[in-house]
Amino acid sequence: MYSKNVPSGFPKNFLWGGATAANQVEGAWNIDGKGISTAEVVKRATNRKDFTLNEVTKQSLEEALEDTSTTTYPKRRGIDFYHHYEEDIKLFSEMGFKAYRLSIAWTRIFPNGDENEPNEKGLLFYDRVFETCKKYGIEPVVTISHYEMPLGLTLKSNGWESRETIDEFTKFTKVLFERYKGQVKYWLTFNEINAAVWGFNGTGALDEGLPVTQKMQLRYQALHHQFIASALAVLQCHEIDPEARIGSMLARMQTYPKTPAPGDVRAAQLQDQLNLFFTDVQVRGEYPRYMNRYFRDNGIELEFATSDEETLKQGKVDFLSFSYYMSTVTSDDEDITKATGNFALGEANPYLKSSEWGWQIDPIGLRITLNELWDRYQIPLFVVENGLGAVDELTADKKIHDDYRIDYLRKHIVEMKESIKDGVELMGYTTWGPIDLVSASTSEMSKRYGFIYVDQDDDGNGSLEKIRKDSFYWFKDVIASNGEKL
Ligand code: BGP
Repeated sequence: MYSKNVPSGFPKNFLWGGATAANQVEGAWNIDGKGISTAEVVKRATNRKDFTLNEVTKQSLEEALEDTSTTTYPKRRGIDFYHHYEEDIKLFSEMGFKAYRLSIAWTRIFPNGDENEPNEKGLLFYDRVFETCKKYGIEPVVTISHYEMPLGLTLKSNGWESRETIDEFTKFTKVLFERYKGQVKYWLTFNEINAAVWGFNGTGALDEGLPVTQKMQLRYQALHHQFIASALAVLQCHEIDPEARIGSMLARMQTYPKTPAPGDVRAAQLQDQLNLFFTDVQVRGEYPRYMNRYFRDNGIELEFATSDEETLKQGKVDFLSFSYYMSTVTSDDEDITKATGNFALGEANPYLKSSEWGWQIDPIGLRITLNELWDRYQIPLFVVENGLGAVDELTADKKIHDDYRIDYLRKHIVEMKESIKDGVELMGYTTWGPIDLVSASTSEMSKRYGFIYVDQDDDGNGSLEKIRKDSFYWFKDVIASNGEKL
């Protein structure tokens, strides 16, 4: 449609805020009836650049079940949000948050995953969290499954490998939609649904020792079960609470060709398709054709139940949310394309700088991605994660001068604003880890994203005192000016 009106900036009701996940903040892993989750058997990395979140084997699992340490397994400890949520949400409100994205620990509600009745104490905890948000005029945005599930379901049926897990999940989501109807307006089904093809962290399924083809077969089948579970949750949500909106969530990785050589451009196109496959299914309601060839070439054969195609068609999401941290480069060189399916993929881009963890910083890539997603889907978009993991230094007078973080966020906000002018419909922006938390990939504490410093080290020592960083005051101004004062 032609119009002379080009938006001048962020819309009036833009959802500014921050995002966390239960397993990275809550702690309190074994109280009030909570069961153990798949995230709580993941060991802390010994090396900063090693990802441990998928490194769970039968043997490491047995060890974890014998060991009650929260130092070896930091996601059991988090930052004790379970006991500090009031103080933490109050700090968010001081920054003027309009939205707070958080996730629900499935194990608080169904400790083993297969009980008939939910655990009331778990439900009450989230009642209190949502009431606190309400008190401060903060809209909760709730991820139903963020990188965890009851370990009971792994032990019983290898997590999402089993189709039965769909039933356990829909039992869980029904409880959530009924209980929090009217309190939660925005839901997300699976955090970074593409994580399923990376292994245990996404699937809750052990697949050590399997040949690559069988491993990928298992993961894509597990993913298929998640697609169905997600579509069923969309249908349930619409039926139980017609006012609520429910979206998908993708780890978005914009891919660039290494050179203008057509072979490289094609390789980048394929990698981009393999990243957008997930949202193609969830937004358009069917598997895209390019995946038929991919599955055939990789020896993957999916099992579909008779109703699955219809379920996917009916259960299309209302909006698309995604995390954005970096972009990637690829070429048709065999070794590079082989790297597909991992966080640390592709080659270094000589035009970009990297974070201390090697994540390539690319604000313009966010504008490119927003335009691409909008052109492809034409449904509202929501950036639900973005931020800089960095080592912060506490000065003698207890200040943190994190101008590097401000610089990172500012540049990304500028590009979001440009994309709104380009015509993209953007609902909101929740930065990752507004308060320092346990890292997803390495379980470190020293990879900090927050506006709020938390006094806790990698071993879990510290008073948990909260200190406002320079970025705290900066983001407060950004929100107050609706993105004009950057
Ligand atoms: C995303 C996850 C988050 C998160 C963030 C930063 O992939 O959805 O849970 O933590 O990345 O990653 P990390 O904590 O490894 O720095």
